Amino acid sequence: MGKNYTAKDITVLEGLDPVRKRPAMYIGGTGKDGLHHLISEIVDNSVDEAMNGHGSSISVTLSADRRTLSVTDDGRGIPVDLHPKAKIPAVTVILTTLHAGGKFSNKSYARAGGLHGVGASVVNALSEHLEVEIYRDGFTYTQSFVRGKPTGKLKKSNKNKNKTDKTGTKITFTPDPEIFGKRARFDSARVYEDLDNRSFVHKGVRFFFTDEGTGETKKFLQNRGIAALLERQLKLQGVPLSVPEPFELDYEYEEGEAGGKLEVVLIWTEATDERIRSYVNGVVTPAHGTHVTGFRAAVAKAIRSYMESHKKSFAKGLKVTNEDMREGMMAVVSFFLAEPQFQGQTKAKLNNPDAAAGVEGALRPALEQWFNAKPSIADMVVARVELAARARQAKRTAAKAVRQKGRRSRRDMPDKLAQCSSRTPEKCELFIVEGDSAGGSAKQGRNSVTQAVLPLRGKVLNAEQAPLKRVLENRELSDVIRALGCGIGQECDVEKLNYGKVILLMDADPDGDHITILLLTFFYRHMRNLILAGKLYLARPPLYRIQLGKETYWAANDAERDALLQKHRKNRKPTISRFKGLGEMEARTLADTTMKPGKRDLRQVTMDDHWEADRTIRELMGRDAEHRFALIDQSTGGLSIDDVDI
Ligand code: 28G
Repeated sequence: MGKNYTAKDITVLEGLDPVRKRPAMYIGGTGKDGLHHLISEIVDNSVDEAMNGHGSSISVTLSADRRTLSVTDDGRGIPVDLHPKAKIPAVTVILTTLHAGGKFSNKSYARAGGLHGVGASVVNALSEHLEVEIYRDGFTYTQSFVRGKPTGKLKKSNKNKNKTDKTGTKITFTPDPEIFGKRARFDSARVYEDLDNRSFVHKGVRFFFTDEGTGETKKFLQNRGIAALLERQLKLQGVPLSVPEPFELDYEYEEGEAGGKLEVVLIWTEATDERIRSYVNGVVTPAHGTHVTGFRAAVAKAIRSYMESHKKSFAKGLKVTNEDMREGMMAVVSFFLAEPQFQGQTKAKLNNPDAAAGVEGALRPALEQWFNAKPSIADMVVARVELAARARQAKRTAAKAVRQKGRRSRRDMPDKLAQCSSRTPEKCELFIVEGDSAGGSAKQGRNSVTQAVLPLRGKVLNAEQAPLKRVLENRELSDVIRALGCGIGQECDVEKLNYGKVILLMDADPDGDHITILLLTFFYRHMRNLILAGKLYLARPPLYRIQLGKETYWAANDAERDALLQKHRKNRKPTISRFKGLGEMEARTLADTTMKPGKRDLRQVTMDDHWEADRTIRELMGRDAEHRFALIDQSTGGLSIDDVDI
């Protein structure tokens, strides 16, 4: 195989009907993620080809209407020789059959990840149109498809015409609106991010992105790979370093081992949590998985083993956990393996059990060696770990004090809290409302059995980087903590939460947005478990009431208002009123539009990518107000606001 590959190596042939019948089985879903997954499948193939040493630039072009995407590489070009049994060209087989991959024995393929061309047929099946162009042996070959079916034979250019030395593959496709919906469009920013990301994991490969909407082309090339990514992230977050230089590993596994290749960069900073960006086969794994488990184990064991061999120990009586070892650690882990398995369908979490031992086995000895070669750095790490353990102990004492007060004893609840009568936490909701007048409307409009209301009066502290002690001193935040009853920081226990949902209800204006962001920052820094458990929501009160004859409509922002007016253009002249604040709204209106399950528009706050979320919060809490509204209106960077139907 390898260079002498011919069409006969492709063995398993199966049509594409299953893909169209159950697209989610192949691409995780047919929403935005699924749509963008198509791009990955195609780009992966170009990357595989480049990682095998064929070609070094990959160009992606997004059409102005954002429905069509094309990818071009300068590899060898997909083979076009005839399949001995099927008597059709290899490229046609690759694009029209499922699992059409050669057998897996070549080491370089294992290293690069995916099987050449395997995902291409899935993309073809789910595309309204797809065209492939192959430059090979001085000819240009083309073939077109509609929903996975060829519209004609593979065409070979005239020998004299188009004669060219260049080799490579170009695939242009338009996802099928029947599958992804009429309004499905690629997101330029997302393509940009993806290529930017990939340029770090595939160092030396040149990626180009052209957005025909703006006419701009951007080049991504990182010769230093993930080391450059770590550097960029450090600069962006501006945290001081705890050690002078990062550890770097570039490891190639032997044939038959658990992986193909492992790259790690790692440094300790003065930040108070751990930030890992992980990849599998060049694609970000926001929920990490077994490769990161192995990575974490390797770090903890390497530190302990260094200490043991140098007869060092932590202060007497100090309990040091593995988390302490990783406090302030910032790392990038890029792992390549032959057949990655993921947990769930969209959650990018690696599940291969062997990966943990594979990563640990490669990383641990290398890290130990580094510590031994640079004992002054190793000692700084040990000191950093010890500091983390001490801080955690102090925090725990402070947090315990708060928790003992909390816990659903009615007496210790904040005075301003209007409690609900139900004692079943899962059924109860807490509305955190801005200001007394809004609080009044919410109290009146609520269902007092299941809905509690906590109005905030004073200023909410900006919890970004504020020590726990100051957070506890802030009246508004300490009221929130007491009402929730689940503790704070490392002691935060979602099981003890007094409510099934915690809902932030703020005015639909910049001040309201600002308080929302302050509260999100607080929850992110001090009650992250609440976000991870999916307990935190944003309510979306209307900003406009639009009266059209007997009908009343509500709009949460200008865009929604305009869309509604557009839709009812032909009807009578509308009467539009704008609410200045929630307090101005009648209790019944507030209840009907914003509080009643079934009628309201709740958004769940989710966090899929710690690394990104951290940056988002940092940006939000900076000077630039624009970012804030971007987060509230849509979702950006790791921490996001998802539509939910509740
Ligand atoms: C532009 C968009 C996406 C690709 C190649 C090159 C070869 C290839 C692709 O072979 C069959 C199965 C596994 C090896 C391989 C060409 C060997 C010799 C190729 C792409 C054979 C497919 N000559 N370039 N597939 N493999 N680019 N870009 O899809 O064993 S796919």
